[in-house]
Amino acid sequence: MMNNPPLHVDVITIFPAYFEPLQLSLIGKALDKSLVTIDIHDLRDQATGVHKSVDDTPYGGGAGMVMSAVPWGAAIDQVIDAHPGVVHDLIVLTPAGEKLTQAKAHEFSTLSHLIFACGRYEGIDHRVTEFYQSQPQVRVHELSIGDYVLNGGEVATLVTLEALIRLIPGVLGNPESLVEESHSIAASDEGAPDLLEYPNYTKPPEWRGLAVPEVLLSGNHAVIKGWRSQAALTRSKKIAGQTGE
Ligand code: 6GU
Repeated sequence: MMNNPPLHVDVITIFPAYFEPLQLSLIGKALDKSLVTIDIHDLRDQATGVHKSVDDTPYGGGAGMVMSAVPWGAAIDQVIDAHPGVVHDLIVLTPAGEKLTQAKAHEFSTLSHLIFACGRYEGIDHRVTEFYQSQPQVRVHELSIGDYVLNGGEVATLVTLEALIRLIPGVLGNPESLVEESHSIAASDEGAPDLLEYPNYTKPPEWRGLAVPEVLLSGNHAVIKGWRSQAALTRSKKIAGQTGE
């Protein structure tokens, strides 16, 4: 099966080297097969001053630096203009954004053109978000990957890309694993997993005095299925207890 036409991804960052691992493993193979195309852009190429600076002090005062709208606007315009005639989904990575969920990863995996804006420091001048929200051919998503603080959007972009690219038809060697996931994830509206995966075991049957649960060696698929459902439920309840849900 083929995504037609394949998803194109542009990433804008001051640290292009963060994205070298995209050549590895399943995503590397998906790139080789042109199931997705990814271009990485150095924001600093758009900086004009002698120091090629892309940040400045915040209006109103306070700690840290803010990324300037000027190079960001130039970089985003460039990737939009390079892909005419499609809707552009601009994903601005920020701890203040909406949380990434499996449902969002699914949605992103079906789109035509994703642009990831990786902010650093205290973030990007807010007018960048405002401006592109006003553009009819652009949808803006402010996205966070969880309740903790990273130094910038690069790692959050890698996480988001891995979550969405593996959902593109043809990327996974064994699409069965997606079917199993969708059962265990049994999407709530938010796409948050409400049932976690059951624990898995492989050979040897005994390791450091620990045996594999007997039932998994029984060959009785109905009983195994029942055991796995129960184990998934127990795990999910335990985790829910930890997070106070
Ligand atoms: Cl998208 N950016 C940063 N800087 N920190 C984060 C994040 C994003 N998501 C969670 N923490």
